[in-house]
Amino acid sequence: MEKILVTSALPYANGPLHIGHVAGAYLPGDIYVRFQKLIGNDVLFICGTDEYGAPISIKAEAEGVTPRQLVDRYHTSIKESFQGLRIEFDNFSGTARPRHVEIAQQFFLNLLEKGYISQKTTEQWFDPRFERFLADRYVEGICPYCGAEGARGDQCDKCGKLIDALKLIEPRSKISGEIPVIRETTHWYLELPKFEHKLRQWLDTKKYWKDNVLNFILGWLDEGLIERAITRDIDWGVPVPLDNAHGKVLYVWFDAPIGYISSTMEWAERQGQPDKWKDYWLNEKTRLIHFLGKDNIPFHTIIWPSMLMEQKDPFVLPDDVPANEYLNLEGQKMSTSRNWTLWVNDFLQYFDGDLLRYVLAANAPETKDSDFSWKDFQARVNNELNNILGNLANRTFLFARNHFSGKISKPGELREISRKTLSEADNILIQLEESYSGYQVRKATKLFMDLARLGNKYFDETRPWVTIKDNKQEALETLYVCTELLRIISITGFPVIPHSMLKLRKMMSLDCAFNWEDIHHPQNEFLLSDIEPLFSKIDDKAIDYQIELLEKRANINQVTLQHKEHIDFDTFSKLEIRIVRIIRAEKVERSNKLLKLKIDLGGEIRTVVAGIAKSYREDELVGRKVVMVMNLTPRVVMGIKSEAMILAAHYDDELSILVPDNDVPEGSEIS
Ligand code: B3M
Ligand code: ZN
Repeated sequence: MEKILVTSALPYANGPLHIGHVAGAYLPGDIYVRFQKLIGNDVLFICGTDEYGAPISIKAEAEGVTPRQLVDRYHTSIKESFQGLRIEFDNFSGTARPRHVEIAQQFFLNLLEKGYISQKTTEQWFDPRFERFLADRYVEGICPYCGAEGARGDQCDKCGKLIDALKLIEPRSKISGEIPVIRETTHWYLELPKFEHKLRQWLDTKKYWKDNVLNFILGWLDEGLIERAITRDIDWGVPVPLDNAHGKVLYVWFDAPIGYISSTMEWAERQGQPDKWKDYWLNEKTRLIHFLGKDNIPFHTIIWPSMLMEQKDPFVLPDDVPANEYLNLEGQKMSTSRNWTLWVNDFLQYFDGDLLRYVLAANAPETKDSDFSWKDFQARVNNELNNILGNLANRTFLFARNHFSGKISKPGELREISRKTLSEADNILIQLEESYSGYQVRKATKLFMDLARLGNKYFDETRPWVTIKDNKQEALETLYVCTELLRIISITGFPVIPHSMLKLRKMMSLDCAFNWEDIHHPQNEFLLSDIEPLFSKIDDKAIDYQIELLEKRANINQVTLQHKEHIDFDTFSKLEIRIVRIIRAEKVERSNKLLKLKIDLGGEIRTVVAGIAKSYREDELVGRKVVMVMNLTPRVVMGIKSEAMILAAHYDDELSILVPDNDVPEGSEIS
């Protein structure tokens, strides 16, 4: 029995889970784990949310909540997605838990003590308006390697390279939008060059890794390893455990992979055997396997193994890092900022999780980017799950119910065609095992569906609807062989579509606890019960609706602006715009839109009728300084003379009044 420790990349708790994440890191991991558990290995599947660092604090700032609130919200949302998809971790933790902080600090101290971390004063981008250093994602610009816009201060999404933020072209602060300046700050660096020799030696033993992963690493090594800052000037992270490091935290990519360990410790504690994590992590026989998307390769194959190598305890190093490429959506790159994505929780409101598992597995981005489209989703559900697998179960079970009261027993001697069919199934099984052990979920998915294809072909050729008339025994044999195939499928398809396969087993009155070895133990008799269709077809309407929804959501972010004709500066400067203070506000009778305001321009008082009652209450306005146009010809509205116009931004059906950034005196002119 092998010990296998499987992890999937820790999702950032800064947003919900989308299907790109699922296809890259979680579904392939879950399929692998289910298979390994079936063949009887001792497997632990570990994950949790990644809760520290700039990705979280930026999003929290944008939403006006605390990082803790943000993290709790998305931890729950992500967990729900996993449950709906039946991605079942043995432990799902989070990196902002006390145990994690403690062990991440210990990792840092051990490396420091051994001389692999050094302290340096260097230059860094600084936002002069907000008086803050701009760590990683807080600064964006053009990628110095591939020229892509919107590259972040830590990594370019386009080419995947890690970036020295100071090399960004045309940098901009994410918080103020301003051009940052360079200031000195002190940080701690992981001295990667010191690991190079050992790393190369270790990587030399990994010739069996996927090509896309090896190529990525070799590219990296050949460019030369450089030291990497592993601390940051932000306040949401694991505090650097040193007296002279006030206000500094560990870089999120330093602490995140340690989350695999802290989550395993949490698991061990839940088992009531707090030391049990060591059986996996401190055991050279353990196979440690990290599932992830390709952008996470360098961290898991260079930086993380380096960190593990030089701890005090003899940690196991990754045995394999089967990284996947990207999943596109309807032929376009997925983008959460453009809302071009499919959120798992949204999907689950309409369809069962197994359907997504099947389609993503059949189309997994294993060696190159692949695409999810709703039409393909529909086609695979209807033509494969429903018409092939569902059909085999349905036609076999209904026939057995109608002619044999649902009881199918093993015939004495099988005919040639039946033996041939079962031995063809044996051939497929050998390939299936190889595919599952080799992370080839695409192929495995096709293969267990081939078993159903084989069954349908055999059913057609042996024609039980004919033989039932004068050779009942032959008809029964057909049903027996088909049900045997369905029994085998219920085991071999389980890693990909677990829920449907349990449903299938129930119809055949088979145990819900089973293992891979059971494939080779044919049943003597099947008793069918509660037969119902395994899958149902998805109609065009349901798919068109999803496509519409997707486009509608994406469009919200891309309203086409209606522009007005140019005016010259002289025309513009004819406007008299000033800061005024609202000194009184009251409702205008018989109107639910209008407020009557008294405003002060610094001694001069005017009356204004403003259509803002739906967005502001009177008491929210009194005392505030706002922006008004003073020289529009006065108008009489509902019997009141209005002598100025308030400026406000319009969005959806709401209004937002403009206010000055500083407390400027009333009457100040705007130009
Ligand atoms: N949270 C990046 C990501 O979600 C990061 C993975 C950490 S794995 C230790 O893409
Ligand atoms: Zn780039």
